Amino acid sequence: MSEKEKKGLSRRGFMGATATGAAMMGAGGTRLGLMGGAAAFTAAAAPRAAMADTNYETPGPGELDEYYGFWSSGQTGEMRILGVPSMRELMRVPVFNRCSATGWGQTNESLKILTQDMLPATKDYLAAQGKKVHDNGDLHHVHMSFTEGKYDGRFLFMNDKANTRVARVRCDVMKPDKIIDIPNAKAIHGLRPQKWPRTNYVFANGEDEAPMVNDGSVLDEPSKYVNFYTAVNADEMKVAWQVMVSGNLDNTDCDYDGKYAFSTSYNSEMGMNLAEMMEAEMDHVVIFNIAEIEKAVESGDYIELNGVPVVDGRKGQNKNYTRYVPIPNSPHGINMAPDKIHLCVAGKLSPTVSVLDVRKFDALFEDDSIDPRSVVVAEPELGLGPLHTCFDGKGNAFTTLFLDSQVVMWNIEDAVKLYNGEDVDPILNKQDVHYQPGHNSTTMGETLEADGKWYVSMNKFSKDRFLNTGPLKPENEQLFAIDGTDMTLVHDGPTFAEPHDSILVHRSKVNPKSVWDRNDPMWADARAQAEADGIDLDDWQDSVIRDGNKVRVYMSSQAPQFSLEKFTVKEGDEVTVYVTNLDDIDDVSHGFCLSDHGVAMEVAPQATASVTFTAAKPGVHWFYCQWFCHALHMEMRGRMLVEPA
Ligand code: CUK
Ligand code: CUA
Repeated sequence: MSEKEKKGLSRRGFMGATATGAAMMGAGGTRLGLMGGAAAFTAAAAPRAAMADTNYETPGPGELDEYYGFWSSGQTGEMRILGVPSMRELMRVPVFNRCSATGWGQTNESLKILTQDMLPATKDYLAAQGKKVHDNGDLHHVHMSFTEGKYDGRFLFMNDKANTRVARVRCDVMKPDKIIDIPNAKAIHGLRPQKWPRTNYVFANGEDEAPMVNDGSVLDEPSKYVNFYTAVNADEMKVAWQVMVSGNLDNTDCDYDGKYAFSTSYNSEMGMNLAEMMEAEMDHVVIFNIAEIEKAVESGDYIELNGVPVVDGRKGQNKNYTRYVPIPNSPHGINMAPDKIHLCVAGKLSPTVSVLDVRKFDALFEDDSIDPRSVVVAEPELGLGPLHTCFDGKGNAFTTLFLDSQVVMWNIEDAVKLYNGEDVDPILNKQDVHYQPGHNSTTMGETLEADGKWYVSMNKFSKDRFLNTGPLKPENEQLFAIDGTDMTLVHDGPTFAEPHDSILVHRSKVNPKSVWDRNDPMWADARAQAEADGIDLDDWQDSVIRDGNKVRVYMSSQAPQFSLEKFTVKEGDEVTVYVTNLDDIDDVSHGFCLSDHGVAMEVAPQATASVTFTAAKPGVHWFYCQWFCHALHMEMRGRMLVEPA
């Protein structure tokens, strides 16, 4: 018996570090210099405490995980699906990025989703670059749709900070169906679906301030800049309303009563450089009164800007749309606890998490002479660089400490008692993580079904932890088993940019199809075009239809053959190839890749996919299936013959 087995550790249950006695560090004042943070980067690796006795079994080969993890990928622009607790990466779903494997960003079906809700100004800008779509995105936050405070398994919503977009992914097929440009706002960052009564809205933060009408008539006059909070109608994926605010907006969340949404602002100063942005000791949380804003839209108390009603919720407007609660200092993460009461706001440059009691918000809106700080019911000092908080559903919270490279587990009620003068220490546990954690998540932790079984730490730096990959290092994510107040590290692994944020969803909530429905709306345009060409997409004869210099090529795929072994076009023709995968067996995806033309797409079972290109090179060009499908996969190919003009 190996040493490991003697200790009762599973195959994967390594490095159980239960450093329960982690020292409570003395957090200095509320003004943390950023240089102090840089020094903290050199902190040595965690001292390994005794191995844990608990046996945390994670699924072995062929065994399924209990949870889906939906991961954002930051600057990669895609969504990722992991199995938890194995932490196996299961799928990458391109959303805001261009994908070589699936053809996302190239197929007509994906281009339609990427362009149909684009603002005219975006289209013009892209056209000036000779492009149809952005090739990049910055996907920070993925959240599932809710019904009555619980995940309902319908959709996932996500933001693109890079190009000010919001996307919706269908959970039945795990592909986006809507990607919209958000007008007026700049850089959509924080994003949350409404929790109660259901996700009627998706709330989205604009991070960067800019002139209200940003057409060049106002430039370097920051006093004229504004920022926008956006509510998207989640069913129609159209902007419902926006609120103009003071300060920028960072992260957002909402309550379990359907009354309020709220955002952190790290730049209440509206500063344009680092010194200006960090000037004030206090920044703020903006509270949005959803019913009052809806009334304003109904009664006409708004201006219309780019087709969107914009309500004025800036400081000093003396209306009941917003309230500003001072919070120390450059607050970042804002997380609603599943107790429906406590809202945790991480101080970032302050070592504190400010706990707001949402039951006290009504009073703020009823009487605007009340001190907005009266809604703060706790403000525990937890450590340096608190960024995000998640919950175990048992009254405890976990906050990432970026500068300390730790997670701190703490009890919310004890923090309230401490704030009221009682002699209690709310801190239950501190664990080192490697290194500089940003987001964290717990199983079902942002819902009323928070079950407190697993905790994921998404770490921005891996430094010396893995084989050196050159100047660009992988990032790192770690999984802890939670058992009461114990936390045991059970996975520690590198990832590519960037394990930004995640939600951990019990697998009972999600039930994707294995094979597409033939009548899926994804290829409605292809179906309509086929009908116009006299072809039944579900049962057609192979056809090459000429329409002026446009040529439409219809074929099917069935392992290991395309139905067309060749087709002929003329130099200069605009060619659209439609491939329908007639295989209806799980996992028999085909592809269509046209060599030397930069053309490739995925065609999953029962799907139709299409791609359009110009046949600009006379000669013989092979197309082939680029998803390994059969023993004769290499033979699954054909020729495009291009006659010289
Ligand atoms: S924000 Cu990055 S660590 Cu974009 Cu979710 Cu906090
Ligand atoms: Cu079909 Cu490979």
